[in-house]
Amino acid sequence: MSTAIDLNGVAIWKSLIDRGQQKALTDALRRVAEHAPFRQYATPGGQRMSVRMSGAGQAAWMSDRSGYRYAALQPNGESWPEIPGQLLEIWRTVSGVARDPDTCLVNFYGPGTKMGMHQDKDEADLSWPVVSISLGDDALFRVGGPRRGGKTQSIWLASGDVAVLAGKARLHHHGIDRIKSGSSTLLPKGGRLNATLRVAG
Ligand code: MD6
Ligand code: FE
Repeated sequence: MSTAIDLNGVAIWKSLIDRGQQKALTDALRRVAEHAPFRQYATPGGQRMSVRMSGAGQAAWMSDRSGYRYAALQPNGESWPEIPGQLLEIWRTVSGVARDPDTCLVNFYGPGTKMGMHQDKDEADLSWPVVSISLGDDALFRVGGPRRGGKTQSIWLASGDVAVLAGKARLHHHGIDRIKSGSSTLLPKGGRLNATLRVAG
């Protein structure tokens, strides 16, 4: 394993996942989406998010007018599918902790979608790391610090890159400014998939 790039404390492992493994992960996420269809959630303020989300694990992250939260059931009342084993293996390689994640959020970015700057702070214990895996089109990832509005640094995340938010960077603000449509041939219909593993508690 090569060394990670440090982006404001966030570790970026470039090309950690080879093309064959990227295809296997894509297939695994497609099976997740067969059980938990991609949905466009509303923020608590009532804005529709542009990113489409699915999930896996004991509970999965969702949002609606009553707030951001981890829910044990999908909006249709069904449980979430299991976290694919290939994702758990990546977590065990890069997380640096002995415990497995209990939740996976799957984001799909079509053309023109983005994710505003935010902190990941809906988990019960914020000392566990967050591991994020990028598949498909390149995405411009921006990382700031613990306070909103601070200095930021950006990097293009490509298919097969893995980002780890841990330690002092765990609560750093971050977001996706834009997607470079057509930059990857991994997903037959284009776009970007991002799987984020966490211990939600
Ligand atoms: C994304 N990622 O890459 C959005 N959160 O599509 C995140 O919001 C994120 O990449 C926590 C840790 C790593 C991440
Ligand atoms: Fe995040």
